[in-house]
Amino acid sequence: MCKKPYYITTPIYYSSGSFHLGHCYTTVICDAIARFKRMDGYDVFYLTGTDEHGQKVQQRAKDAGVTPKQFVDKLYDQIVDLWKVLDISYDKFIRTTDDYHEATVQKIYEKLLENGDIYKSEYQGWYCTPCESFWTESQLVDGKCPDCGREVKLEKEESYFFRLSKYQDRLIKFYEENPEFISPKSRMNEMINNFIKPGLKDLCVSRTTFDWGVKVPFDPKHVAYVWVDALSNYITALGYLQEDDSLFGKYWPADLHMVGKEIVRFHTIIWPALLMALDLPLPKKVYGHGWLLFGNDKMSKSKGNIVDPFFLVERYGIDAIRYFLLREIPFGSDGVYTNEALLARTNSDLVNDLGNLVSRTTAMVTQYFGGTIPAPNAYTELDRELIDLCLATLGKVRVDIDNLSAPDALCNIFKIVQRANKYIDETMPWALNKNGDKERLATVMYVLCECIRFSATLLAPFVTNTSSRIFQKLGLPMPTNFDGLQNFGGTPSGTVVTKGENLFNRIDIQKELKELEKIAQELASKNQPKAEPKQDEELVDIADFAKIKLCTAKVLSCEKVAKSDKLLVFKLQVGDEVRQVVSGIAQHYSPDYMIGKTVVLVKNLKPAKIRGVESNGMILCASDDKSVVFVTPEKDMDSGKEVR
Ligand code: ME8
Repeated sequence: MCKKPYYITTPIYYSSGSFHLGHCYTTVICDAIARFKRMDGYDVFYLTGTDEHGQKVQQRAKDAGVTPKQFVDKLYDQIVDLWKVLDISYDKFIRTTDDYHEATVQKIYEKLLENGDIYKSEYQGWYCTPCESFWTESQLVDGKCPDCGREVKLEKEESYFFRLSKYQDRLIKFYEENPEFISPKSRMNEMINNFIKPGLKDLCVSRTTFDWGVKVPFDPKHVAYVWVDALSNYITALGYLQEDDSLFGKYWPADLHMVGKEIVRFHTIIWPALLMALDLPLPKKVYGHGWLLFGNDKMSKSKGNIVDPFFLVERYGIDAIRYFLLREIPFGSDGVYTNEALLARTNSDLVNDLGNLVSRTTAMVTQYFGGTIPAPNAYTELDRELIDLCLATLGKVRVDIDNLSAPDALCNIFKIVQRANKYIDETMPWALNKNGDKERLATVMYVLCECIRFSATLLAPFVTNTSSRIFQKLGLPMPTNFDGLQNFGGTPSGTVVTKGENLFNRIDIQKELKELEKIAQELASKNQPKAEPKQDEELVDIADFAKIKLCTAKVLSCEKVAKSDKLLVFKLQVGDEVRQVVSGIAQHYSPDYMIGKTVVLVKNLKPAKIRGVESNGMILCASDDKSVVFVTPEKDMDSGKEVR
């Protein structure tokens, strides 16, 4: 049977900083949907990737002293690691620096030019570099970027423009004919009232003030506007305008672009207009999810409050994190992350409900039937209630997933888990055992094992690791589809269960919160936000840097400066010369340790007297809030050699 294609995408992630728990939200939701659809018989293509061009990346790379490519390569490695840690099952990862993508973006520009949708003019407007967005004067809020509240710069340059205004009426008509296109509904109204009704202006789609981007093929001093470059990924990844475009033929138009609410505007106005200009069908749905808040702010590095997903996964396990993201945040709205909410959710649902059901059931099958799942006997009314619940749940979860509501889907699955726990209390297997009613006991055990099989199958797209551990405990193979949920009775009697370790361990919330607070304080003092670099003050050009003479020097002698805890006085061999230098590292190094070491010296510093001791230069050190370490060449090096 030919499977129905289902194309789902996350936004491509900016490669301009480290990734926080908020970033994982979009990807984990898409992963759960993709996995569910695969198990439900769809031919799924799940795309994610990285957005690697633009002024912001170029600036960050410069700050870091590396090339933009080196910079994005590092972040690419980081995000690929993150998706591995979170078990994200994407089918393709696209980088906007991939050759095929860049070449196709150029073809897209050519096509737009040929069709008369691009023209040359001059741009003057306010640009927010962190958001890579242009704003008009009237869109600014208190003179700042309306999206992120940061400073904007007035930019004027020769630019190419895309005739966005031309598509205004077609867009409105499309929204009217496709009321499901933008979801949730509130976001549709926001787009129409805030952006379309005031009138769409043509969009500046090229830049000349930096060069880290796709070159505009017909005018290579221009680079493509990053949002046109980025949005195109959804079709370039499928082979659009490339030799092999079979994936494009199969999967386009996308079934779902899942995006955060702040970028709905790009996906529901600019993207459809570009697609109209390219004469391509439009995606079926753009869903704008809410933000994960930490305190009152969108969790983002620039605002300083990051929750590190690597740390959380390492500490609580992948599924506690996946479950929290999928279950706790009301879908479509913002949700608040707190350590307490994560721990409480883990304890209540994963430890108490799911973990308990599995450990109690496997323990009882082990105790009463030597670990072998018995065959059931006649079912009672009570059993039927559970059986009906199990059989009805897939249908409900399917509806929830079609509505893109992971919390509702999980709520429905957990109804089986909670009902089964109650069933244990109602049937009291320990009493049945005591009274020697093995026949009823066997049915009760069988019903419980089946309830676990149903819930673990349905949970597989959400908490992948836990589901597979449950199947191991049940002694059953991990299902790859939902076929086994058509009948109650799929567990073969005679299957041998293993109790093994608990799925989840109860967390002592108060103790853990204190521990986390301590860790957070340590992290905060390490990551004290630095003042935003004021470019004029902080950047020096190469000529200024060249004024500073650095060289290697060998420590001939080293002693403490009298009456000082901090100072050491050094005699240094610098080529043919011997220098005396004072350095404030006595609390970090003993004089004996320093003798014979090679250090890096600032050679042409004006002489100074420190505590009455003459110092001719400075020894370079690196420091954080805990320690100070001197800088030394990576391999042996004579003294007096230039350091640059
Ligand atoms: O926007 N809560 O990339 P990005 C929930 N490159 N979601 C959050 C979040 C939070 N605190 N912080 C970020 C971009 N996200 C562009 C996309 S697509 C053609 C180009 C989500 O790295 C954010 O909403 O800033 C978005 O969906 C995704 O992370 C990537 O954000």
